[in-house]
Amino acid sequence: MVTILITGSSGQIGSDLIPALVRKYGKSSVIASDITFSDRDYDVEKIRLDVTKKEDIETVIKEKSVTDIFHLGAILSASAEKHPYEAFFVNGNGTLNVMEAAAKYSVNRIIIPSSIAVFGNDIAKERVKPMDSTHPTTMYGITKVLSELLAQYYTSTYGISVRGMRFPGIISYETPPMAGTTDYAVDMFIHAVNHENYKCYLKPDTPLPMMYFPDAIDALVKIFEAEERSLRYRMEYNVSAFTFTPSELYSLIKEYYPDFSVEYEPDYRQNIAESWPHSLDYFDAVKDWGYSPRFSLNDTVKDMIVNLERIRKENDMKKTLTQNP
Ligand code: AKB
Repeated sequence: MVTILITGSSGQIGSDLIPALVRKYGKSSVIASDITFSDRDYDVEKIRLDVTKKEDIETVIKEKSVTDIFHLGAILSASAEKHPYEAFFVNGNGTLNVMEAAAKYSVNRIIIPSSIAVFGNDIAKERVKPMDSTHPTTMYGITKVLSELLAQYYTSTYGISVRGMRFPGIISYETPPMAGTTDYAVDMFIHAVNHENYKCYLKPDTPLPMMYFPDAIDALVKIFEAEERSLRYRMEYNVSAFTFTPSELYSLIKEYYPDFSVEYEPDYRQNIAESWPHSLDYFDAVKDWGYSPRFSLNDTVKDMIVNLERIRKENDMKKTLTQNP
């Protein structure tokens, strides 16, 4: 029997992780927590929780007999560059608080997303390996390297099993674009489906590694359930599925929406994107815990459009019913 606490549960990953964990472990085993909640009605217990408040985390872990934690609460790259002090406080102190509270109450596992943001400009950009040097140039990347080092320390010192992986951009349709540099991709899809032209904040030829959300969720559940003895790393596993540039994504989407157009107006997020790898070597995740991406880029584009069109029609229906009760 597990009792899983998810922090930052209203974000992009949490919104798809909750139903996956409910399907696997039952709704009574999942507790969603965040500082605010979206209107999505997941049939699980919800607790308002700020990860910068260590005592509050301890109270929830103790009172709910939490056995495992998915710590998703974080400020993503674009916001973190705008508010670096706050990002360090939320991402750095927040992660430290979760680990301290988990150690105090003997939580078994903590799963934490790391990011391609841990890498910097001192290494080659293609097929970056897990043990390549991590010298990030962004505050978000610095907080993720700190989290990886804390994972090593709390696992070896207190015996809690902290695990995770470096995510590339994740493409999904359940939540609006977040404050991630890679979220231009989600935004481009949404503009196309709404028959609006899109202004992209990256240059057309900026390659970034990406994956579709079902593969990200499957990876989180797989590393959660992996045997401890099979893990050679803590949070340093690379995962990804494909790489594209904004212009390549635009061409694929335009096949479905011939009138769709994109303008490119690079901003501060261009420097963030250029500091990141173009592609990752993720073989160690395949070997150690069975990482296995199923969605190709073409599968992703098709599935995103089918589901965004479905959501658009549902929203139009709700508006019609609201206007004509
Ligand atoms: C971001 O763009 O900040 C995130 C990430 C790559 O970690 N999606």
